[in-house]
Amino acid sequence: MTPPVVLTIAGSDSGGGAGIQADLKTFAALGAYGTSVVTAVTAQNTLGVTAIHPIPVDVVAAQLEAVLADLPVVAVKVGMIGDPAVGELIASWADRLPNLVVDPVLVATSGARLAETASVAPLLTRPCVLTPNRLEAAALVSNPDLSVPEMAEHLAGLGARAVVVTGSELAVDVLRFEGVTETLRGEPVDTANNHGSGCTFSSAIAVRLALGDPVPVAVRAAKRYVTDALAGGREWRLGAGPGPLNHFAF
Ligand code: PXL
Repeated sequence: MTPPVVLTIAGSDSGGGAGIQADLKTFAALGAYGTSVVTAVTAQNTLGVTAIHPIPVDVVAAQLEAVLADLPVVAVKVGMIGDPAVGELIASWADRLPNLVVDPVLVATSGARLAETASVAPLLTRPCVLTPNRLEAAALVSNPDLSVPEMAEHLAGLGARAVVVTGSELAVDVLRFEGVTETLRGEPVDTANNHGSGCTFSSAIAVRLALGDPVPVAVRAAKRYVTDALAGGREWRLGAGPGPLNHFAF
């Protein structure tokens, strides 16, 4: 059977653990056909990021046009946006981006700054599933004193279809959907290999939406998938820093 087509609009991680590379592995593992629009090239490994090259906005637009003109994209994940003009571009295309999932990537796990809040700001008012971690949520609401449920409610009020704030505690996420806030409790995995877990989570949500799941079902399935991928990569020893997940562990 022909798989559903899912698109990632994100940055490349030369180390293979996060960004476009994590997204495409997640798509393949969960049964989607992956397409990609590269917004930035990062030079990095498990220890950190050594260079970032944003792709010019006209080249990002050309990739987007090429994919959408020919392939029946049914879900889209947006990750690292290296340039505010690219954020504007994606927002201007949002009506043609079905089942939009936005992971507002700001800082890598290693601490490297990957994008500015201004780059993702144009997308916050679009009907997307927004998946910030706790620190990104605090930066986007520009009020670190709000509780995690308050941050989720605030962000949902801007126009998102749903908001999932990840990692409010270990393996605990907060989902805001249709005016209701829920706590999602997962199983903590004791591992240092968590590089790319946020990318993997948002990509898995996109695939499940592409397969027809309602948002809360897609979010729970994605959380389960990330847990399995973390558990499956626990014993891996790849690189001297936080290593990648095992996307094909099930
Ligand atoms: O996990 C956030 C992220 C997103 N995109 C790229 C990254 C990272 C983290 O390192 O490198 C390209």
